[in-house]
Amino acid sequence: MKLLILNGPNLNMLGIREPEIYGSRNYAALCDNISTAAAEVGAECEIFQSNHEGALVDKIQGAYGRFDGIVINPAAYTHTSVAIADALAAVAIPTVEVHLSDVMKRESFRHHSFVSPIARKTYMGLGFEGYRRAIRYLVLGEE
Ligand code: CA2
Repeated sequence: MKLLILNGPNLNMLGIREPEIYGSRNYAALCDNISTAAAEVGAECEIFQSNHEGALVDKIQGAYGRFDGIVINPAAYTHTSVAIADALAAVAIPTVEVHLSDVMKRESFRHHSFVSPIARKTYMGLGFEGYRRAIRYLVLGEE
């Protein structure tokens, strides 16, 4: 099984500021965690981060016919991007949405997600563990 892991804007800044919200580990540590979680279940994974909405849309479109599942933390684009939601709907690849923080316990502008309606599942507030749960859900169907 081939999984595409997508991370949106500023996630490459993890560990640099706001450790009380996002933890103190950096983006490289997140990627290590994701790779380990995928290896644990025998899945191949490609990890891609971008600060650009169009680059994320291009990557989603390019996944068509090449990947069996997508794990996406669209970061701030969660709350703004119809384009990312449309691309995910267009490719119709099983998708799980992940947020490090519990967005429902934060500012009201973070409460709405354009991606949630097309996602099979959303994990939030679990930190890095959310990605592992998303991978296990896609590969094993584990809740
Ligand atoms: O909780 C999440 O994973 C978010 O998707 C993270 C986004 C935020 O806009 C979403 O509402 C929730 C932010 C990405 C990382 O932002 C940083 C800010 C400062 C320092 C490091 C990362």
